Amino acid sequence: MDNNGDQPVPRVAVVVFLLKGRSVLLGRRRSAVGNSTFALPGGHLEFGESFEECAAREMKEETGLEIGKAAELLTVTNNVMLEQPKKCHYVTVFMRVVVDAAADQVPQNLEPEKCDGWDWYDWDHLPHPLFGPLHKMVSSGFHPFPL
Ligand code: 8DG
Ligand code: MG
Repeated sequence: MDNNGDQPVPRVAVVVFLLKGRSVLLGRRRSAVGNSTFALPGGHLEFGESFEECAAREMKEETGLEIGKAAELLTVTNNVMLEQPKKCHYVTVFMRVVVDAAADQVPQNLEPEKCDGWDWYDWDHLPHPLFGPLHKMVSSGFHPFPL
């Protein structure tokens, strides 16, 4: 495996737009990166993982929800965050999963040390502040909904 020693390197993150009707699942972060901002579930791509596997693992670990292989790739953004208490650079892979609005999918806050809790937010009334990488997308006019 490549190892860059002590040099800072970009990392890959996989995050998920979990959509129910016009709502998206967000949680307020407790972290040295984007603390107190609203963000998607997700985390670091592990060695050997596919994007879909990472999305499913992170969803399960953070919310308890099972998405199987349903995640589809939406887009990728480059996020250099040198202003954060913990400087970082992420290539962020955004996935989408549409859940059945009728199904009772209740997310649990399984990592309360990292998140204040998960909730559904109407896309037209998103909470503030959004986490930087998400804010950048939303303000550019991006939306995650199927046409
Ligand atoms: P892990 O060690 O359990 O894999 O990771 P984690 O503790 O869940 O990491 P994370 O901070 O939730 O996600 C990793 C990085 O992904 C985060 O520091 C920056 C990047 N990232 C974005 N946008 C988003 C987003 O909307 N949500 C999350 N969770 N991470 C995001 O660029
Ligand atoms: Mg996370």
